[in-house]
Amino acid sequence: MRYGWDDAYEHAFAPHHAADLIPARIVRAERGLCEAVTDTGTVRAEIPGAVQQGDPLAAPCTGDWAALRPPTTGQAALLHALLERRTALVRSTASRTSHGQILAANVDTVVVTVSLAAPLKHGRTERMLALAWESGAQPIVVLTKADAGADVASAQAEVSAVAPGVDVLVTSAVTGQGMDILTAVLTGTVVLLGPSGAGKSTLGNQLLGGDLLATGAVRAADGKGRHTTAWRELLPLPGGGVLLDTPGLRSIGLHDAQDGLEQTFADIRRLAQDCRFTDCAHVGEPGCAVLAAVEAGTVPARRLDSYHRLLRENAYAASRTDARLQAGREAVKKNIAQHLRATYRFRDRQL
Ligand SMILES: Nc1nc2c(ncn2[C@@H]2O[C@H](COP(=O)(O)OP(=O)(O)OP(=O)(O)O)[C@@H](O)[C@H]2O)c(=O)[nH]1
Ligand SMILES: [Mg+2]
Ligand SMILES: [Zn+2]
Repeated sequence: MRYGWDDAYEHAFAPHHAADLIPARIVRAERGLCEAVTDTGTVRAEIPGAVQQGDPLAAPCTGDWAALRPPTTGQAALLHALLERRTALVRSTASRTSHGQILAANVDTVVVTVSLAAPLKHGRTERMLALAWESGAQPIVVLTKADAGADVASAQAEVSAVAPGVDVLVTSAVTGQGMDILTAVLTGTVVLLGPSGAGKSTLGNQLLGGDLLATGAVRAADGKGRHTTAWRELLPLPGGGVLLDTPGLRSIGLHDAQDGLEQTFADIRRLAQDCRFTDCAHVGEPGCAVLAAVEAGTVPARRLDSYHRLLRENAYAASRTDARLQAGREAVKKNIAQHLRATYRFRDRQL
């Protein structure tokens, strides 16, 4: 089995093998159906209600390993269970009933793509890195379109400063620059993340060694992409591993990404160890080492602002999630109370 199957998955799958179920990796899942790759090709499988219920984060998604009851004549394949996820990329949805939406499961490497042909937006890069770190996967930043005429060296230095602990590579699909290094550092399941038009699918095609993914020109007026990729695609890489191309994200809300933020802002966290107060919030306290670093110009004020903003956003999303879970629990209690009342009414009538 290709697509990233390994001994640990094989071990976890043993009870399912015993039950004559087959392993499959989910390419996409929605509305009770999923498309999944198996040893013998791609199949469509039904997702029974029981697997879908409850926590939206527990629903099957791209990258999940599933145990399927194989299709038989007249009967579609059926998703029986999911293997425990190793990692999960989760964002907050923009909807009113804010909850986490899982973008991909069992990802090993997150490639955050940043176009050198557009103005650099460090806040967006920090946001994507927080999401990537939080997932448990290793992030890499790839600066695409090195041929487009930007000052590559200074862009690389700038982006490296907002991505501590992360390799920042430079590529060009036109000249082929950087592709050998990128190929060498990618392992396991690789997801391409970034705004529309950043060159994710173009990069994907280079890694795949063929025009397997559709690409589209950016708008001449503002350099923005046209959301060419509409589906998530899961394709095996020639050197081993799997590539997951994603549609450019319009919004990337943080969801429960406290740890991811700490890793994204590791430089600020390190400085904070020297603040006078252990619970220093770095907003004006005396003896604040972080503010001193901003003062001295070693940390840009923009970066500290971004850290504060993302922490606030994350805390807000977390509070809304709590409220929603709380509301859910209240609804269950109400249901039980109604059920009990109905039962009593019924019993009273019987007496
Ligand atoms: N000059 C130059 N153009 C590139 C490079 N990589 C991609 N492009 C162009 O950028 C445009 C967008 O590329 P895509 O690969 O479709 O971008 P994407 O990130 O997949 O976009 P969505 O699918 O919309 O999210 C296309 O016109 C590509 O030809 C590059 O290295 N150099
Ligand atoms: Mg694309
Ligand atoms: Zn401080």
